[in-house]
Amino acid sequence: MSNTIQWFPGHMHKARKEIEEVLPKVDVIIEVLDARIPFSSENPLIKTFREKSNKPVVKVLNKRDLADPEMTQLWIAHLEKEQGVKAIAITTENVNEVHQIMELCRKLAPNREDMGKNIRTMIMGIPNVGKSTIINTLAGRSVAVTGNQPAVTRQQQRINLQNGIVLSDTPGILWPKVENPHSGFRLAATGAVKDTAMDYVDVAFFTIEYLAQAYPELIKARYDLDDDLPESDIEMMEAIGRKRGCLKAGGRVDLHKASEILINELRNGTLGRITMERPEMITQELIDVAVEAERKAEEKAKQKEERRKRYLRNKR
Ligand SMILES: Nc1nc2c(ncn2[C@@H]2O[C@H](COP(=O)(O)OP(=O)(O)O)[C@@H](O)[C@H]2O)c(=O)[nH]1
Ligand SMILES: [Mg+2]
Repeated sequence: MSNTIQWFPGHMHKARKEIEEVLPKVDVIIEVLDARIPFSSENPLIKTFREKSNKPVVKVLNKRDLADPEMTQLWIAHLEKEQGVKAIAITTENVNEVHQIMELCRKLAPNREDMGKNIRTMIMGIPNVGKSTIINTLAGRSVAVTGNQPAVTRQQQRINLQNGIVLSDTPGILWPKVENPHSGFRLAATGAVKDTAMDYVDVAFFTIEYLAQAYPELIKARYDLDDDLPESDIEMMEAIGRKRGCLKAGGRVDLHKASEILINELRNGTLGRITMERPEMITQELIDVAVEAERKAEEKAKQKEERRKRYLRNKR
């Protein structure tokens, strides 16, 4: 089983170089996130750009229509603890909300307007968070291609919004985090990353375990399950499969079909408004990732030392 997502260091390197070139001419960074996974839908490079250049950032939690409103509020408060960060939750279904992004940009770069100059913004984010939809909404016309497309290289776009704001699209593709396996599952579950090496059944098991703990009522209601949810992920998926008639010859539950149903209903919002991660979960996960990285580094150092000893022994 693999729980890694596709990642292309070459593309990332190219994107980094291109962005670093244009960053000095940017006043405000607009970082678009998926409101259902505000941590996992981050691109780790954006933080470095921000810190190195000391630019203010508007964090846009898009697709709030699919996320748990209470959790979205928690996330906004959490994200705004950081200096120079303003956060806003929007859905591109609401044009007014999209335009509020620009009001925040104005607040973050007041000196530009005082000088009678345009505020130069750059929109960044991993694929599928809604960047193109936001650009088109702000431009009032279709200037960016939307939808689920693979990583194609595009022309860099720069649009003068005629209201004192200039908007640039990120050059290149910014991939999500890869070190945290939980993030990989959440990106797959929400459909943020579709072509993963992950198996539907693995993603569904991860998802049902989280949902049973965080949103048990939604699961019970949707799949007409008893008040006492089964203990294990596999039993829960079997119960869902039986309710939905996902049976194989001989009456066994077709786990693959049941998994597809769960994931599709999560992705399109049929299950309800769900957020797949909470601020307090992330601290522990970051520690786990750091511990794992340290363990790997130690192992590598040990192997290196052993190779060296072997080499010296053989030489004698
Ligand atoms: N439910 C929901 N879907 C959205 C929203 N914004 C964008 N989408 C959808 O998300 C998908 C990716 O959008 P796109 O703008 O192409 O993302 P990009 O890859 O970041 O440019 C498309 O299918 C959009 O219709 C939103 O606020 N809510
Ligand atoms: Mg796009």
